[in-house]
Amino acid sequence: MTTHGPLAWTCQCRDGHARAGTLRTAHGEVPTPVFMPVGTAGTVKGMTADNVRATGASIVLGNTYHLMLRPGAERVGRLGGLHRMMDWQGPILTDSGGFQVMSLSKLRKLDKDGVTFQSHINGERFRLTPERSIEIQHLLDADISMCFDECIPYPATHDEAARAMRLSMDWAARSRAAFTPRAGYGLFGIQQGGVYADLRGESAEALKRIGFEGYAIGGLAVGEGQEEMFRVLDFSVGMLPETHPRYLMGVGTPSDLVGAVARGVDMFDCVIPTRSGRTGRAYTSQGVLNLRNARHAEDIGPLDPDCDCPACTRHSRGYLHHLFKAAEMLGPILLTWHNIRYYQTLMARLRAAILAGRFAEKATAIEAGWVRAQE
Ligand code: PRF
Ligand code: ZN
Repeated sequence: MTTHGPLAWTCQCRDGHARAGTLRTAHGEVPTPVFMPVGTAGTVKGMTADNVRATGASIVLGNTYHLMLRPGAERVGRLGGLHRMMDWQGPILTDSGGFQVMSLSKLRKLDKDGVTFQSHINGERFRLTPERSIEIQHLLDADISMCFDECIPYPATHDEAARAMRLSMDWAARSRAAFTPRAGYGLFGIQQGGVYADLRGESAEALKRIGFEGYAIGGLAVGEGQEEMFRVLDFSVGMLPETHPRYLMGVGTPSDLVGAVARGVDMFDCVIPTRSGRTGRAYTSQGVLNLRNARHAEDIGPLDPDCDCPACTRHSRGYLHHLFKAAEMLGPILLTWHNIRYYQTLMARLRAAILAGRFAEKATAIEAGWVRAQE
């Protein structure tokens, strides 16, 4: 595949608001809707790049915040960039750091120009501005860079949401100006505005005026709950250009993904499958299971009979239960693999359903399967 222009997304098919498309990047193609496993610190925890590829993942997420603290953006650059360092030759999207500074760092101080903060690792002082965030994302060699923004906690007043959104739109223009266009690389804007329709609209207009290769919806999944998130998506998604990919940041559960794809979202990332896999929680075609639960101790059956991953095809629930009880590292590895595979299978099913013009029917059938086993 050759990529001449900037990052491009083409839509193959629509079914209701749901879309099936293809994103073409410098490091390969991404079928959408897509779930991006989180590789925060230059690794999807517990998985080699070959393992990640074997789950069906086509693109992974990296983090400006973590990599600038350790090993440092310039060092990643000297080590050949993030693809080379991770041995991941597929596309990479990096978050800009704004969100992680606000949720992880110590003693942060925000001004109109950027944020000064202390590392959560050793207290060392750092500063991020839109210009520095984009420079770091260039050093990492991210196929998709994200604008530097401010994500406020929930709940927030209209005044507080307006202030943060307008600052984020100023930073979006500065991020765009700092970004060097290269074939197959792109920059995504991030809509903010909390749960307020007028602010979401003002934010979308500001982003469209600047112009991006894709548009993210930020500031959701911050404690408002699924019902409220869906209510905000109902008016927010349609404010973003139909011609470009739409990315819902930091979302979510399988049920969140189905509901957001139904509302026109194309891209997702979340720590849920990887983080919960490390603690013994498995997402399956029948719902969520906790492998630490004693009821699995002597179960010779597979974790998920509908899954083709190594945890499901080569091991029993009883063995997985034992690995977690014995704190063996293979337990988190196998469940991380399974959960990512489950998410990839889910997205592939949603995409096939859109292409077949049967999204609503298939989504209902998938969701009906989950009620069987909840714990
Ligand atoms: N902004 C950025 N990253 C994010 C978010 C955001 O609003 C969220 C919100 N769920 C997750 N990750 N830059
Ligand atoms: Zn599996």
